[in-house]
Amino acid sequence: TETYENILVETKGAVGIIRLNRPKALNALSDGLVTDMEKALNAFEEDAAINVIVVTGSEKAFAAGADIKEMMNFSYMDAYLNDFITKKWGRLATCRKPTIAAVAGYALGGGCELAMMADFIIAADNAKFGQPEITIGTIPGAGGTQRLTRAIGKAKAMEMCLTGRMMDAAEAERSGLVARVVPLADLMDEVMKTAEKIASMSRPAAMMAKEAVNRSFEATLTEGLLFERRVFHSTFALADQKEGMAAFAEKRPPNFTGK
Ligand code: CO8
Repeated sequence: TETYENILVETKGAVGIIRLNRPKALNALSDGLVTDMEKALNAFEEDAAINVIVVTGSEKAFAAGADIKEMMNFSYMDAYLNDFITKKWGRLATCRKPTIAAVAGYALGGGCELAMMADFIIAADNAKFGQPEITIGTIPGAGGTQRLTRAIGKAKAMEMCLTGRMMDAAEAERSGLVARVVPLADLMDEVMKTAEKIASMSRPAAMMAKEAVNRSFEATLTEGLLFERRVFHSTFALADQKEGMAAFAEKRPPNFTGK
């Protein structure tokens, strides 16, 4: 795998891992970092040996937000014309392979928004989520007012976006922001177990399941159910569906080929 300046990339079996790595700035999401991340995500998406992508940070910080020092003197036109805000940032949200954010420590501002772009978040018990943009005179710009509201509802999202207060891991789990909270020491083991479990499934079936769940955020119930039914029908074209159901009937583990 390629080496990058601001992230560490490794693969374990069919799982690709991206570790944000700017320890001196608590993994603040500089242009360099999001550029590296976009490249690494593209590479994993194209790599036929990778089924699942994990994004993580350090024990102290998943990411403490966009790089404030880098953007503090932006003009409106810098912000508007600089495509790092929309294109590179959003890459995690457009991955077709399943993605997991493994969050320890701070996930603030753009860091919280990045975590929410993953399919789901597994948090360490020291995780802290927040949208503190209001405290520096701006507002969330990469999903904090939208994905957070869909995840935890209006009351809590409003309170967080208006006060900038942080939410701890227990509250994040209670509120539906994270799938699961685990002890910090076990975070990567637990995330890898979950990632490997998903990676052992039929890759196209996993991609279709993800696509259908994501559809629910864009469509009415009737349209969403129709989309789901059509995709469900299409799974009968998969060799993996034949294999999975035959394996069940024959009382043996399935051997999925990703076709
Ligand atoms: N940007 C740049 N540098 C940062 C950032 C950041 N977001 N966060 C921390 N750092 C740097 C600090 O400046 C410090 O550097 P130095 O040692 O050179 O002074 C170093 O990281 C360590 O930080 P602290 O000394 O502050 O560490 P503490 O443990 O005392 O505090 C906190 C940790 C509470 C996380 C604190 O660092 C903090 O409040 N950080 C800023 C959090 C924040 O406001 N984030 C929101 C940023 S705005 C945003 O994300 C908008 C997203 C819009 C997305 C669209 C694209 C632009």
